[in-house]
Amino acid sequence: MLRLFQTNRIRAVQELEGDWDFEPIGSGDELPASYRYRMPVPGCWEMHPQFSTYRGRGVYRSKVTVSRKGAIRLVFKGVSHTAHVYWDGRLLGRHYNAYTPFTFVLPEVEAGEHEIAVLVDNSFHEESALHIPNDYYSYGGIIRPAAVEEIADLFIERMAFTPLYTEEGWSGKIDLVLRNTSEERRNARLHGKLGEWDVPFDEGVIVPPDATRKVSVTVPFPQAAAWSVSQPQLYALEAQLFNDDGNRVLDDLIERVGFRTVSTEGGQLKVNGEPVVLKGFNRHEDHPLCGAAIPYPLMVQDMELMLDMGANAVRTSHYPNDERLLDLCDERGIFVWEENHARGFSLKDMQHPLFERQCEDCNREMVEAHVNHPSIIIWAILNECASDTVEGREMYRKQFEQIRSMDTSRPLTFASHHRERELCFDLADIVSVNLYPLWYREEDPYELCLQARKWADDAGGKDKPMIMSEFGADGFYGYRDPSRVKGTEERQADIIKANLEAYRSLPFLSGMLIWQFCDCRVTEADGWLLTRAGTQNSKGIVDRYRRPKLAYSVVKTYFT
Ligand code: ADA
Repeated sequence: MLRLFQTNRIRAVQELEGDWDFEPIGSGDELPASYRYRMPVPGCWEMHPQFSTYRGRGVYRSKVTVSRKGAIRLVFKGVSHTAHVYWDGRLLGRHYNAYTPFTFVLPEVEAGEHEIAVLVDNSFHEESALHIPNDYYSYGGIIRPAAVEEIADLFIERMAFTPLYTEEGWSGKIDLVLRNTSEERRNARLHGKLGEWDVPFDEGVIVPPDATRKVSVTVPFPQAAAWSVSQPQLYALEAQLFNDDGNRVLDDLIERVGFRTVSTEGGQLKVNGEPVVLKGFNRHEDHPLCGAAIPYPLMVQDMELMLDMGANAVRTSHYPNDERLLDLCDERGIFVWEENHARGFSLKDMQHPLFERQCEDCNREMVEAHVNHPSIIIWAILNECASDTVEGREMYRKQFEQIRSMDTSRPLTFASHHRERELCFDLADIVSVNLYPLWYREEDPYELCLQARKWADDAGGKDKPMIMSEFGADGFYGYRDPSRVKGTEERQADIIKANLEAYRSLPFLSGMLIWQFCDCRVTEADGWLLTRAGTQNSKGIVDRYRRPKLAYSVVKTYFT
């Protein structure tokens, strides 16, 4: 299942879900002569008994039948973490980063059976600046859905919707990108609908050979109902591409959108002009039964657990999430803070020669792919990186600028743990702090939060909304003891309670996001990560199997 709604009625989309051949390989880009294993797609190879801790390279292979001669597009929603994609043995290209989607277009393919192979690499090699040993796990495999689309040689590459609210009511800006894969100039017509209402695109679009062309239109939708968490009203936005005469439909694309505004005036985070306080969780895409390749029913379970605890928000720590989770948030009414893929990089890590380019790619792919989700109300970058240095600041500045050049409708933030040394609060729209009072240090949550407000105010964050983006404590599932020592479920519950009690009485806070929703696997590596007992981060309010710890009912009391 690629999405929770139908994205095409005209374009033929064939999902590549199923068992693929698999063979681990060493160095070199030669495809294997034979394949000994079968692996599910989507899936992580760590679920296979022989690959439970495998860090390396392997090739996935499958057969695909194309129904007619013409252009196709291969779609990958996520391959962890580097993919080399081959079509009938020919390398099409490469993609880096587990958590963003990518495509390859083949302008002319014969009808019939073809071979698709994906060389997947999850090793921590020198060309990988973002996937490094970390406090989460970089799994191996084609972890999110993949598909083959049979497209016309002129097709709709993507469509972005930005809701706008003025005195006249709702309107929406629609930006469409058309792509001509042929050697000839193409003339076409566009028809659009948003819900019941027509979208009047200009009649007649000309797209030069082997080029893209952007089409934009702003349309009033005075009768549209707003999207909110209590009433998550969604609309289908459908574009159809016709030939020049308008008598033959070539292609289509359906996106699902909502009308809502987000602003940060007066030091408050506001949705549709109303102040909101985010109450929710940081969540890693991780599950003991499926790794990062979480199937839909388990996503729903996570969502239901969060809603049961009274949450209204989730932070996709620390990378862009599977689109189906975002679809669910749109549908169920959960605010999303989505962030790029970067956790805890020192200045030295950020000076890796590929760091900036890999972040830029991730930012672009994240915003282009997820811009239509009304649930996403915040974009964030670079969790706990070197924002306390002059060189680091420049990278934060550039990345914010990049995101603002693509989308100005959402506030931007980053989560900082630098306390009074932070240098980048002035660059963000929202000040967000990761502090672990009562866990890493014996500090009072209320006093520390007041102090953090002051640090932020003094460092360019004055009059900006503030979010406690992480706080929490380890609690080992089943370790209960009247001593309430660190690591017991009791102590975790006490710490969560003290934090929530403090934050709910601080009126300048626009959010509190618990670290974390569920326990997660972490990299087994040298150094401090080894001190994570059981090779997992155990600060989940539910354990890896989603069994509630004692803190669950505490959260529920405070969030509901
Ligand atoms: C940090 C970090 C998280 C996690 C957490 C912890 O704030 O952002 O990824 O590592 O600390 O558990 O200590």
